[in-house]
Amino acid sequence: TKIKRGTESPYSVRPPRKKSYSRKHNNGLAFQPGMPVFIRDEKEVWIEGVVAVVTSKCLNIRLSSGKVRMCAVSDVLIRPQVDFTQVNNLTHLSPINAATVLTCLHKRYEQDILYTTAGTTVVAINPFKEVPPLYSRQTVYAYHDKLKTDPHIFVIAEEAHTRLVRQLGKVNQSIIVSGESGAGKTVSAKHLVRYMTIVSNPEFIHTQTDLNQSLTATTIESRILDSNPILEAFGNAATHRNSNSSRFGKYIHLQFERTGELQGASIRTYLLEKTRVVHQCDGESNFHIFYQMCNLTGQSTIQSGLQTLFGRIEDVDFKIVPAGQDVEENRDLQHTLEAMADIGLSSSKQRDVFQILIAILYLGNVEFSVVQEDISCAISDDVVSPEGLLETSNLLGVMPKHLEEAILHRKIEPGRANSRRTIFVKPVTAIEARSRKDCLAMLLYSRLFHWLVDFINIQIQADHFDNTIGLLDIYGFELFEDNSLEQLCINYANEKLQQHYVKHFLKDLQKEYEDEHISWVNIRFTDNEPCLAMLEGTGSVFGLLNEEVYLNRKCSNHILGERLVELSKKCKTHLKRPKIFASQPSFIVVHYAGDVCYSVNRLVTKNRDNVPVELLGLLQSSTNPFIVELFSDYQTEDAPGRKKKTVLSKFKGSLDCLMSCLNASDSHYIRCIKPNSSSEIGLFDRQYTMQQLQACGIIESVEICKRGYAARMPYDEFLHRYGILMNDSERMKEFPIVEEEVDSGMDEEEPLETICRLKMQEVVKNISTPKKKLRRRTGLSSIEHEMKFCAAIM
Ligand code: AOV
Ligand code: MG
Repeated sequence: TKIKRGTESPYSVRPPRKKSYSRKHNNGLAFQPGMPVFIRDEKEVWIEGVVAVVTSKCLNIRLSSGKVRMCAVSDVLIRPQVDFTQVNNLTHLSPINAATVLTCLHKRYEQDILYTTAGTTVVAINPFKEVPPLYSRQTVYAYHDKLKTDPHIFVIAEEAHTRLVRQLGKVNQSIIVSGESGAGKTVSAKHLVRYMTIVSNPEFIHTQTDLNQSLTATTIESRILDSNPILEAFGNAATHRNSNSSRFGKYIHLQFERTGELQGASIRTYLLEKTRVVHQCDGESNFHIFYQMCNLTGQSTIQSGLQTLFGRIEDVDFKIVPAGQDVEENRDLQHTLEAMADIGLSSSKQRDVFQILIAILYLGNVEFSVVQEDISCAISDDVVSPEGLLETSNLLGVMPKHLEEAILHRKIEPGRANSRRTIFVKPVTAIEARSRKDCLAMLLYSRLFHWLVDFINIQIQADHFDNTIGLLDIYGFELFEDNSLEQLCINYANEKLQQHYVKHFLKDLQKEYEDEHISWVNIRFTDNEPCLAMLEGTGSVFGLLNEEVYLNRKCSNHILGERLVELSKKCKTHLKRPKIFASQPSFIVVHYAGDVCYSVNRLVTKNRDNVPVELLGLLQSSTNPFIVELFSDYQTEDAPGRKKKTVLSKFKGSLDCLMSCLNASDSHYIRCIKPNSSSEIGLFDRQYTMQQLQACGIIESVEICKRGYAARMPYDEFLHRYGILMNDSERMKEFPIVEEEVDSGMDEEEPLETICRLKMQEVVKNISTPKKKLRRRTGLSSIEHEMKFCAAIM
């Protein structure tokens, strides 16, 4: 093994143990006047003060405003006298508690230091503004060459890339970017992909590039980067929490050769929020692409075929694109079109795509009027654009009367009485017709989205690759006024990721210490496993929801509501009934990140996600070849003899698959934090931030990392590197097993390393790896200060 300088992760060296204030110290009334402290505060969570007077019962604390506040001892914590802005790793804090962690992040944020390491995780706080040169190419080089090691998402990227190239650990790597909506996951993921494309560029790897000169991006790199604007245009929308919110989950697998060269990528998406196409909450928007199309003014460079197509929507108001709800910066159609062209989407295919989008726009304008109350309806012409039906059918390549019939009538097949197959046609009510129309729009949009993802994958996938780095950017935890199946799925996905985190960084770590007989006091943390069991296990919420779909009974909402109440009696801690009486049945799930009240209304319908056969038949009979291509292998879930797969069961299946993928790789976490709910620049809402820190278990994981051993190196690797620092007796005590000689394998060019090598060989003579390749850390503690020294000289 060749040992090169700076091979370990810059954040893997354990900090020296500082004198820490023990809990006893704090509770034992060891406060002295003049002592700096934090006091609990309703608004600011913890605020700074200085002890003024100590009495037997309480403390008088002078705040920075000059005011004096009387506090109970339990509401006071000792405040360490450190420059918090200089604390790069939260494990260096002493003591580690909510007050020190929060204050540290806050003070750093005020200095535009967005990243702080928390053990092995990077905490990233969204600045809501550009902080140059945080992501410049020079910064990428600096992190790649380990010239810069202060906390950054690039440290994680570099660590993952290094482990992949050096074939360390499980070799395949994954980076999980988590955080609530608007916390900065997508932006971080984009920078991570860019980092990987730069450091794995063949020109960069194989030639001595001038760092000031830009690299020639390979086709595959540009295509991977181009996939982003396309997916964002089709899959992102402005919500109350984020003006560019991802309405689908995304896992991108970057595919590498053993040399570290990027060969390609593949993208897996999760549950596009397709209901947004037809319905948006007040003040929210449809997907960006619709606004890009409807705000075309001044964009003259668009190719003529598309110009004609877009001419069809000029000066028309579309109901599904509420005016004034879009966001200026997400309107750039030109950018989307360029990305489409670069990725290899031909002009005619682009026209096909936009033709469907325009059909969806017109379909949204179709309205219905009641003909016979609760029995039948007709397409009304008393609307904003009466040409809705005509335009839609035209664009979809079907006859207007067929489209009308497919929406307004349902076929009923009562069985084979008298061995004859009789099919009845039953009119639908206006409410049903509206939902059939919406279903058609959602079906078209989601098929189009998935077709685009498949197309992108064909264009970027490598023929051959050795290993992968996976990057997960999945929608953040959501809590709205009205939460439905979409939020249940999103929050369930976040719950799953939290479970992964808890398992890897909290549970497994503590178990490892126990297994290796390292003296250890377990740190309590919140385990979300019971909540997940209540959601997805046997007799769970998902079970009940799916059962209602299979049973297909009337009044399912009320029955489901009652069954959930029954379940809540069994799982009191994680499933609750709303305290305030709600007109519609609803239930509260106590998620790790907060309580969410879901309304039962439409849960079953959404979970069933039924596509009427008439609509599918209509699309399959289209004269538009692209539509036929989209739906040729699409099977309606209604087909006889097939067991329905519900939305929840499909989603659970895809998440299980994701989890096995994550478990089979070394995972790295980036925890994005949103410093305020209104996306304001420079505002650090301490309470809002604290909730997120608490919810994701950051403080516990920092404490575990601090108490445990952050440097984790296999025994033989450790010996190679640090054997030189041990004297004979120490060595014999720590590593008594003698088996084979170890070659130090140091670089010989540099004199310092030559000396090290000679000394090392002398010291490690007769020392080798133990029989079990156990990571022994018992030895590390006694010579940890020397390790630091050694790391410094190497
Ligand atoms: P999200 O992905 O976590 O939310 P985004 O990555 O879309 O959140 O970030 C939201 C907004 O915050 C972006 O549009 C930027 O304006 C800003 N922002 C985020 N990170 C940075 C950064 N590093 N530097 C500057 N601005 C930033 V969601 O997708 O809603 O869960 O579903
Ligand atoms: Mg996002």
